[in-house]
Amino acid sequence: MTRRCICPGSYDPVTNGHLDVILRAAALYDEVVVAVLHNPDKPGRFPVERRLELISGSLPECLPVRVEAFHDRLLVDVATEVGAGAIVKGLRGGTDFAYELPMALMNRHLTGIETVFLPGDPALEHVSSSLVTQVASMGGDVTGLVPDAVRDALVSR
Ligand code: COD
Repeated sequence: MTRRCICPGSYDPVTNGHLDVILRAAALYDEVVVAVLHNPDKPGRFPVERRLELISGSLPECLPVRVEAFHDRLLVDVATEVGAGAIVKGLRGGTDFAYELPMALMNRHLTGIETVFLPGDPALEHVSSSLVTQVASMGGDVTGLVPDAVRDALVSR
């Protein structure tokens, strides 16, 4: 049986922190579905289609990874639809854990799906979509924190 997981996020835009988690998930599972979802607590920056392009363009083609957007859906329903047996998320520290734990418990309550947490790479612990966007918007260099295509897209905004 294919062991498939889902890596959900806003990916607005994708960072090297996200990619690290996706690549490590791909080493643990047969297939990874990268699901771009709307987070109602966050402002939308890049259109969803652009987010998908930037993620797909930043991943090696040979990987068993599928990148898709889902609108106005519960994550657990998306996970069921794509046949994912686990949700994989990256943790940058205690703040991420405090935010993620209730969602993991709620998702398990809803359908029984487990969330697997991967510790973020300490070298990328300070990297978030919102911070890199802010730094780039004020002329700072985000090279090495995001794929080059994302850096160029942030600079040209
Ligand atoms: N290192 C390691 N992990 C990282 C890093 C980094 N540098 N940066 C981000 N991550 C991880 C985050 O911790 C998170 O796990 C994941 O990557 C995605 O991050 P973001 O910021 O792109 O996405 P979020 O946190 O805005 O996404 C939240 C969801 C869209 C997944 C969430 O809101 C959701 O599940 N929505 C669907 C609706 C739903 O089901 N709601 C009920 C949930 S109980």
